[in-house]
Amino acid sequence: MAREIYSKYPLIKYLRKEALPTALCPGCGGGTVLNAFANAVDQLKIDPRDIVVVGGIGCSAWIASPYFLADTLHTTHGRAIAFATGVKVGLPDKKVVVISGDGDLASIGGNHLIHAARRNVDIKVILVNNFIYGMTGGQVAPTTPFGAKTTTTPYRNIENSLNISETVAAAGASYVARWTTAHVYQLIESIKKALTIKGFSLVEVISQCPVQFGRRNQMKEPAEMLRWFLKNSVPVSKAKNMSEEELRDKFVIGEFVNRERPEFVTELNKLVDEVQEHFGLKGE
Ligand SMILES: Cc1ncc(C[n+]2csc(CCOP(=O)(O)OP(=O)(O)O)c2C)c(N)n1
Ligand code: SF4
Repeated sequence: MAREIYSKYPLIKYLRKEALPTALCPGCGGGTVLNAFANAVDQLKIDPRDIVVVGGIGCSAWIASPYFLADTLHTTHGRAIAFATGVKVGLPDKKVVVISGDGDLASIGGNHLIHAARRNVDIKVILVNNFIYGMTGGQVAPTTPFGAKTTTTPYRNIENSLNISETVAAAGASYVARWTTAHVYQLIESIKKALTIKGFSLVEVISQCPVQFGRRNQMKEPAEMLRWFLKNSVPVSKAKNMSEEELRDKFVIGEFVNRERPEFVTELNKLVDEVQEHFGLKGE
């Protein structure tokens, strides 16, 4: 039986089977993100023992823990990037990956996100943006589109939403890309790049939460949300020539930046070496 499952679903070796079936609602985009991450690790032939996966709190944080079978850290809400930075400083040879939600990483954890990008810490962040706080019942998030309905904006959201990829690119990350769960192959390729590039890497994934977001916004079927993503996605190259008005309600997808910059952990270790050398402390 076990052999049959392994041959039918070879990527199951990356999952903690005792945690299955997942607690994600049927049709949740979190499953696609987990699948894309497992595919990227598999295609790059990375040994999961060389990866540490960190999540915060929220439905999307479950992708990191308990579902991915590696060393995982299930951390406090909003603090996944701070924990991941500590792991990377202590274990610089590991690939340190953060997988969590927009509320966790860009709302309560927003300062950590911006400053880890500014420092260009070599961690890889897969940010699942479903426009809402899914786990706690569908409250408004900083990513909720203008005009959308949530439990805390029952009439409509009157706040402008945060553009996470542009913010992180402006803050100084080495790599930033955005895709939706309807762009699975591109998403896998971007996760592979993020895992390979040295420096802070963000892959933002626009993802469907049919239960908390879709249901309140006339898209209760997951497929309707995927059609919404496809219909409104604009490649970043095309978006450059479009006005703000034309880009309203659109999802700009693709690579925002891919560049070399000084990386925090490398610079930190260089500095420690220099200081030890200066004070004659080498080898002590
Ligand atoms: C300090 C603290 N504040 C609030 C909460 C409640 N809380 C748990 S998950 C969450 C939001 C999760 O939203 P998001 O990261 O977008 O994840 P999703 O569930 O949508 O995937 C909140 C506010 C908490 N656990 N800890
Ligand atoms: S509430 Fe939304 S984000 Fe959470 S598991 Fe269900 S569909 Fe996914």
